[in-house]
Amino acid sequence: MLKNKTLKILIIISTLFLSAIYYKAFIKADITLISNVRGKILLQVEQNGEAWYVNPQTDERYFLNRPDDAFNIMQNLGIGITNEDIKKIPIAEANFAGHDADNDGLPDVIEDAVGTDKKNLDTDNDGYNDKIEILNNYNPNGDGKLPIDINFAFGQIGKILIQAEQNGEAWYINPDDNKRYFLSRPDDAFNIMRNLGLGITNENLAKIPEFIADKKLQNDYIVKNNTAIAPTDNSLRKYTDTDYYFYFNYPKDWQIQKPNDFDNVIFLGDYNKSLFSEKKGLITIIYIKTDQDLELDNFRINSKPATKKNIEETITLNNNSTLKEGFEYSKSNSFEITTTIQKNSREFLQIALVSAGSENYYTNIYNNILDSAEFIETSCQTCQ
Ligand SMILES: [Ca+2]
Ligand SMILES: [Ca+2]
Ligand SMILES: [Ca+2]
Repeated sequence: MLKNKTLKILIIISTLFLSAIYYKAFIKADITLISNVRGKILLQVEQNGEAWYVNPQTDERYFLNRPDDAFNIMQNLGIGITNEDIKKIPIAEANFAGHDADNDGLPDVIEDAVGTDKKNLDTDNDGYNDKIEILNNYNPNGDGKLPIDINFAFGQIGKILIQAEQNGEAWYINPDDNKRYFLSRPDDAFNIMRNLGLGITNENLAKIPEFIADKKLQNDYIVKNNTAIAPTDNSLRKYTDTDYYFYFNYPKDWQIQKPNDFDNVIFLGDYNKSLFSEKKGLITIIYIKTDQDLELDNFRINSKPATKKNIEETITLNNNSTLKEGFEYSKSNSFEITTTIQKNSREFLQIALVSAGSENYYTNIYNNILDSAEFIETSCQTCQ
């Protein structure tokens, strides 16, 4: 009896721990948190000041460990912008370091980027030097003012913009002042980004999904190596897990990923949508193998903080017993459903949906994934 109780507690802890993997990326507080840190550089003040960049397009955070990371982020996440559009964003004064041939306060690389003469401190010969004109929003190349457009600049905050028509110069648009910061060489880019960093606690950082750098854990690799168009319906992909012997079908426009640390965990989501602003759904599939015999009831979660239980059922799916539980977050429109499918007394597949979106839309997709989930006999590894 006592042993049974201990076992149950252990299982609940492990289930909660696993659910924390997807949970941390999806709780109500995050929606506000993410919108506050979107496009910013975050410094882990409780660690050693490790820096992260939150990509405003995916709401994922990227590790900024070394100058090379900043350079890779610039290369991979930088978005091309025309010379005409970049002029609409004011230049920040903070990054005017580097060789300055004409000694007008603007380094040569910035003069190349803005099109002034790096060997003439007053390019348009109007009595005001190039730097003074730029910092006061005047055109250093001729008459009048720069075409600063604050609304346009606001639409670019947090992005890294690349001057494709120039020499590929990169600028970071700081969300704190809507100004552009020149990212010259990798070292400069790294220092500038770090200097603009905002402190964040480990707890809050954990609520922002981390970008998965390992290609083998990313969608394209998994789709190529583990999926095929479903034979029954060409709007679906069939995923086959060759390590843990199960398969399921999912919508082919969804993305599939694995986390860095758990190869028994799969994330499925409509990643084309922004996680929070467009309320995408996230489905987590976890293969669980225990070293003791268990029953489905060991996986039962009777209550969760700040939720109301609205689903509890046991049914048979594809000849396997399942336990399905659903919770509604009482203070928000988000909800979650967890279904545990039993293969045998030691192997289980847990499929969970978390969403802030339309309940019917996501629950239909979820139920279809559940219906298609089946175990493969390990003695028959090649027959899929
Ligand atoms: Ca100069
Ligand atoms: Ca000049
Ligand atoms: Ca001038």
